[in-house]
Amino acid sequence: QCIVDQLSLPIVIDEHDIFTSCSIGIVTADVTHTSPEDLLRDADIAMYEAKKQGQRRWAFFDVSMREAAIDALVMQNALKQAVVNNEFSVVYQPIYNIFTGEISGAEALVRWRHPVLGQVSPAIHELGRWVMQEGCAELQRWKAEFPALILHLNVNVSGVELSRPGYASQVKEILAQTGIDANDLQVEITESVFLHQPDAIARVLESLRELGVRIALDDFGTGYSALGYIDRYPIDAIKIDQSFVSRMMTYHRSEAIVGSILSLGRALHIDIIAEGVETQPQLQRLREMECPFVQGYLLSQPVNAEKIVTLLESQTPNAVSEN
Ligand code: G
Ligand code: MN
Repeated sequence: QCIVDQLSLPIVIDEHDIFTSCSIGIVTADVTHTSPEDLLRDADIAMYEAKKQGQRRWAFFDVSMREAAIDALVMQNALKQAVVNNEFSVVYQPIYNIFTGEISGAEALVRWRHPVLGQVSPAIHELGRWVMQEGCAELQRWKAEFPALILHLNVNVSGVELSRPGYASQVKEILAQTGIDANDLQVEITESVFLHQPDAIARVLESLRELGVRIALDDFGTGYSALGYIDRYPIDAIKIDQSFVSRMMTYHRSEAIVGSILSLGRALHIDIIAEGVETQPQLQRLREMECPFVQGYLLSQPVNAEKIVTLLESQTPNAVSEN
């Protein structure tokens, strides 16, 4: 703590106060360390743990940190391998307009065809870029084939992706490459993206919106101080978390929460999408509550791009229809 405090004091250079800070990783030597490099490696791991907790911290190494680092390494290698082997694919889950029963868009979801590791989260930025590119190219094909339909694409984006320098220009590039209208792209973020560097994140969201890209809050209601985010940040849509939808027929409280999110949406002119609709009674109730958009296994599983084309061709009102 003394070292951290000392290094936090400004250093005067040419009459300017230069502020620095440091993070410290501490390790005690034991039998697992057979060389100085072993010690430095573990101290390094602990230092990154300290950094994760914020600036000007120190952390003691413990074995679980090494395991996490090894896990991350194994995952990284598996990912690289997966990219080489073309193990990733994008599936699309249709989002329905509850009033017309028609598909209003789709959420792009990445799938990893790996026998052991299964699914992968969108926290990996190269993958995120690829999914958006793939999805926009697909949306362009759907639009060409069905010019009369109004369709949009939802893509999940993590905080890690948003904070990478140049994220907005990357999106702009993808839009230009694929010929997609920015208004037809909706980026799904969760409230957790605001936890670290909220101001920087807000700026990225602003520049995305300047492009015309829409922002949706995903898994809404499960996170932190939700209303503050809606108040302060530019949000175009809210996705009601599936946990509320699955409980709403059993618990009045859950239904009341769904109801208030819907009123909020109406008051603020924010689109509301109910996720995880699995039963006919849920759908019926959501229709009565005038929830404008729905998504879930009852209506359609995530499917491949060709299946979306088939669905658009028939545009059967299927489960959403009034009868
Ligand atoms: O966090 P996000 O809302 O992006 O998660 C979407 C995930 O939810 C996808 O992996 C999708 O397969 C899954 N999903 C979609 N519809 C349903 C549903 O009706 N029930 C459940 N349990 N999961 C769903
Ligand atoms: Mn999502």
